[in-house]
Amino acid sequence: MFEGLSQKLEGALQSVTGQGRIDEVNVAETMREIRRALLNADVNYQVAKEFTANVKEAATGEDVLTSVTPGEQLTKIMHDELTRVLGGEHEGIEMAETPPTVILVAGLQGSGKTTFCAKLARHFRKEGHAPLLAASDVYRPAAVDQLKTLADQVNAPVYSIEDDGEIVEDAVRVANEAVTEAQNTARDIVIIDTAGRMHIDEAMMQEVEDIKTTVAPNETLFVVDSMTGQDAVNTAKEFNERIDYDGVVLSKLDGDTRGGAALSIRTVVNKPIKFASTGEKLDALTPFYPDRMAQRILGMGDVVSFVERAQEQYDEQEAERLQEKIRSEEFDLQDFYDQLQRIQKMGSIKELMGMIPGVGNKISDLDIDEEAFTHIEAIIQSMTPEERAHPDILNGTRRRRIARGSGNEVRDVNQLVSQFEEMKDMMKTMQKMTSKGQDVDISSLMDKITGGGGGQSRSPR
Ligand SMILES: Nc1nc2c(ncn2[C@@H]2O[C@H](COP(=O)(O)OP(=O)(O)O)[C@@H](O)[C@H]2O)c(=O)[nH]1
Ligand SMILES: [Mg+2]
Repeated sequence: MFEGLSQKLEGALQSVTGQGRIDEVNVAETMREIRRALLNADVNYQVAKEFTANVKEAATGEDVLTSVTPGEQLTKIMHDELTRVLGGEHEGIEMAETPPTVILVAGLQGSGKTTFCAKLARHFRKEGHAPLLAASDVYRPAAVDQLKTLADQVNAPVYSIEDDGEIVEDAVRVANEAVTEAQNTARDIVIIDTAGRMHIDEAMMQEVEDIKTTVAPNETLFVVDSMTGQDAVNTAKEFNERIDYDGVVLSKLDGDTRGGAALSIRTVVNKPIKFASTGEKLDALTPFYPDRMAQRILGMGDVVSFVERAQEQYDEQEAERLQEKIRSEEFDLQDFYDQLQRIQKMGSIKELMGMIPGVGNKISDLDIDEEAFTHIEAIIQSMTPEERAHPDILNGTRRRRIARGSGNEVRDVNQLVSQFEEMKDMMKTMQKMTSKGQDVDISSLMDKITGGGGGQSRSPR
């Protein structure tokens, strides 16, 4: 699975592995290789472009962790971006509050629908459910037989309508009656197998739509053959526009798929991939986990967790360093500025606050105006290193110079300096309180930092 892509991505990452650091030159070269690898794997052009742009941005903005190599760090960044492209969080099937849970399965002919229905029945049986299969592919007798044969192997009953041995060609009726049958026989899941055509056509779409309207399924799943690359993506798009399904099943991921469909579908149709089918055998079905798939593609699971650990360590060291500074009253404007920079990279002031021992998750529900910080940053930027380290030397002349340099008024500089002093005091007090196990009032500290009212926003001027 994805062997070609895996090899090429590894190759691209190799080129930064020997280098001491990630810089613009080697990142640009690596990004070109990565983009080429993705396009080669038949990934949608737009998706590939966005992917490399995101990786590049993350790579150049990242703190350099001394304990890992640039190659390792870039692997982690790639992993995170692959995970995002594949859908981020795993999404499963939501069960109906009142059984049965009805699952409608649609897709082109040969995509793997019937096989998937049987696999899904097996999957649910293993979880202790009692699924019923509905044979709504009524146009070929062989289709009903195929479903029955597969269902036998997984010990699940099939609902079909025959009249004198002849199959009744009414897909909607089969689906509808199957739901009633499930209610009468205490089956808690109904899986509806439908007919497909070689190509998208009106009659097929209409039929699926009719079934959907009549039985109102809890889930409509779209099965797509991963080996068909960008065609799969186009079909997925057309089906989605017509029947607005809830999730995608990637079938035949075991074949020599280049990976293009898997990596493009989520972005193009914005529906989660819920299962991957990886073989003709009925146990070859796996719930789809974007992060696991990303690790498989990169073939570097160890590296990913290694870098994660290094990152945590780095954060811990930073936190310790910061705490020590607060304790020894060495926390100066430069530290404050560095923290603001860090926050911007991490995207949240909450991270900084979370570093103060004992504060942790207390701030998770605080609404913070991050805009106010740009303003503060500009002022600190206009200070000399000496002024940052010793705010007490900030006399009138210096304050006027800083105000001019940062495009602010002297009173803004004054305000920042006094807020900073107050904040320092509060941080110390809070540290003392938390070390005694007392509760602290975070929102008043936030006031000290931003000069605003609690977590409310203060509009930047
Ligand atoms: N290698 C492989 N073959 C599959 C997979 N799923 C289905 N098939 C095969 O693809 C063919 C079509 O599958 P079927 O379930 O009948 O597709 P349907 O027409 O959509 O119902 C059959 O030969 C299946 O054995 C899979 O995940 N991997
Ligand atoms: Mg079929």
